[in-house]
Formats: sequence, structure tokens, C-alpha cells
Amino acid sequence: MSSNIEKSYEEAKQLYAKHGVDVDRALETLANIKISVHCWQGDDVRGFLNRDQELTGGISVTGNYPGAARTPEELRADLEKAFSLIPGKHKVNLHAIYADTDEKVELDRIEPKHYEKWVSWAKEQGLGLDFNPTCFSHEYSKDGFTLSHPDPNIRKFWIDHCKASRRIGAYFGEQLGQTCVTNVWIPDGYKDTPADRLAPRQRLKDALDEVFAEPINPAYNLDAVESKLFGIGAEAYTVGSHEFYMGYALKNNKLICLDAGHFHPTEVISNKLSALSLFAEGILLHVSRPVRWDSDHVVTLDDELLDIARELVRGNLLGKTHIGLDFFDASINRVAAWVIGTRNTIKALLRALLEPVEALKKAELEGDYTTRLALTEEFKFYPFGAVWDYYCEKSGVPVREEWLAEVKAYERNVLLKR
Ligand code: RNT
Ligand code: ZN
Repeated sequence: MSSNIEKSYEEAKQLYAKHGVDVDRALETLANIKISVHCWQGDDVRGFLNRDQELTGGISVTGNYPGAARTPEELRADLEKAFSLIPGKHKVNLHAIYADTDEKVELDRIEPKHYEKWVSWAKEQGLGLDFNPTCFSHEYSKDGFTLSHPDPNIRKFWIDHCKASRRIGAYFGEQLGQTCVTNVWIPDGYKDTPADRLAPRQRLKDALDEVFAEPINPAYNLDAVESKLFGIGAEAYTVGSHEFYMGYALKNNKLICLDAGHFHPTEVISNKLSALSLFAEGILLHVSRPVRWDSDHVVTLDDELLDIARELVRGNLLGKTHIGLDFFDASINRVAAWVIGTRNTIKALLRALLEPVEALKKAELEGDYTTRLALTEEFKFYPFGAVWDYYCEKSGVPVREEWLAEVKAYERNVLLKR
């Protein structure tokens, strides 16, 4: 440990202690928070099954930065590189299309064996795994409908895919000894004003009931459902809206997945967490950064990210919230994208853990809003950077921007040779 880092850390600790903030304890809490890092940033949401299919579902990746992973081996190597630059032990979030198999398997027939290599890798790396059925980029989703499709045969295909996905989630959970979250997101919706808004929602509800009919040990797998406001090509109507899934999840004890880009532009998910926590079984976050639309930009340390972290810490919601990332940018180095977004999410949590929450809550209860505002603002300049540096150093990962040189070397030696 460099003596400068240690010295700055000790000084920071004393400053924070004056306001009742125990920095060592904050770092212990932080070390126990797992971020679910989405595999799909590594290859622009292409996957390995159906690689001939274009990306559909109303989501879009732009940019053609060289070096995208083309095989499971390359993707795992890239993830390993990223994790070597991120403090803490985390999870990898897989989509069904990332199956690692030579078999030509259809999505309704996937089985745990198709993901075995991911599991042995995760074991070796000490990582957890999460899962998602892939209800897009497929022949049977090309008209924009999956679980709510009017054709019962197509609907059944997607129902079977989602059922198979839950079993794979349970296999991950059982094998790795940590619960897998399997998140259902579907792109279903209409480009223009529908004549019937109800029937597709009725079909989706019934389809989900079938998907979730099989009981699965919640220690192995938890189900989540993700709502959305609109997608490209589905601007007028989304079957799985927020109200739809909030109702469904509350009634059926599912996790509610909130994606930061899935609401009206001035609507924030940070403000939803406390309310949902009072009623929901649990929450899954898709931390993302919408720029003017659901653009899935790399997460920066912006006000909303800080607010999400604050809400989790202040409301004591870390126990019932699963923090996942969801962004995909092909215009910059993809390993760097993971590192930047994940480190930022951890930094936001650290900052939230270093705030004088008790003092702020006390001031608020006493009606002393002056103190509340003053302390909030002064704390924005407290030396959290010293604590972050210490945490990185102690965790054996590069301090500050030192990680960038490692990514650049990896780009030269590995990515540009692809
Ligand atoms: C799409 C949703 C969904 C996807 C991933 C790939 O708008 O956010 O979570 O981004 O499943
Ligand atoms: Zn999402």
C-alpha cells in the first residue's frame, strides 16, 4: 500500500468520523455489494446462437469500435480483463443467446448443459451468474410480438423459452451457491395507435402465468419482470408497460425490474425505490443512462446514479435490491465501457455510504432544512476520492485512471488482433 494513499485515507476517516460516518464499516458494506455485469456490452448484444440475426426488439447499438468478442472464450477473456480492474467480487449477467455450445439448439430447447462452460468459469473466477431469456433478434419475434403474440404457436415457443430459462437460472443458483435472478423482458408493442390495448396485455398475463407455473426454489432462482415505455418501432404502445408489470409483480411476488432508460425523460427510477420497497418482493435494477431516449449509454457518475445509490443506502434497501447494469456502446473500447460503468456504480454506492445520513435525517425531522441543505452541499466536496483510492489499492485493482493503460495494452495485444 502506498503511504500517500494510506495517509490520505486516515485523514479522510477522521473528517468523516466527525459526522458519525464510520469509513471502515462503509468499505465492509461496499465489499459485500455485488454488481451484475451484463455480458452483452462485450459484443453489441449479438450472442452466439443465431449470429446471423440482426439486433431487433427496438433496441440499438451504434458504433464500430474494433475488438468485439466473437466467441464465448473471447467474451470471457474480456470480462476477466474488466473484472481485474474493478474492485470487489461480482456477477455476470448472461442472455440466453450467449449459450456456449456446438449444438444448433433452438431457444425453446435450451438446457443447463448449454451453459456448463459458463458455470465452470464462474466457479473458477468466484463470480455469480444471472440470466435472461432472449425474446428478440429471432425469426419468431420479427413482427414485434413474443409472449403476447396473437398466434398461439409462436406464443408457445416464447413461453417454452422462458420456462427453459428459469430452469437454467435455477441451475446457476444451485451450482454457484448464490441466487440467480432471471429477468424477463420482451419487446412487444405497436408502432402506431392500437385498436385494442387490452387483448395483448391479457395474453401476456396468461403467458407469464404459464412461464412461472413451475415452482422453483427461490434460493436458486428469482424471477424478475422488466417494463418499458417504448422501443424503436414500438413507439405508440408497449404491452409490458410499468403499470402492467408493477401489477403483475406485486400480485405474484416477482421482482420488479426498473431500467433507468424505460420511463419518461424527466421521470427517475431513484424516486420509485422507496415506494416499491414497501410492497414489492424485491427489486432488480438495470442501471443505464438514457440520453434523450433509451439510448443505453455507459453509466457515468451523474446525479441520477448518485440518487439511486443514496436511496438504496438511506432506505436500507441493499438487501432486497439486485443491482444490474444495462448499457451497450460500440463506439468505445468495450472493456473500458464495462470498467467505467461498473466502477462508477460502485463509486456512487461508496459516496452514498459516506454521507452523514443520520445527521441529515435528524435535521429533516427537526425541520432544520438549512442544515440539511448545507451538509448535503458540503459533503459533495468531502474526500471520498481518498477512500476510493484506498479501496481500489486494498482490493488489488488499479488506482484512479491507472486502469486505462491496462485496457490500452489489452487492446493492442488482444482486441486489435481479432
Ligand atoms: C431493453 C431492455 C433489456 C435489454 C437487455 C439486452 O430495452 O432494457 O433489458 O437491454 O435485455
Ligand atoms: Zn434493461
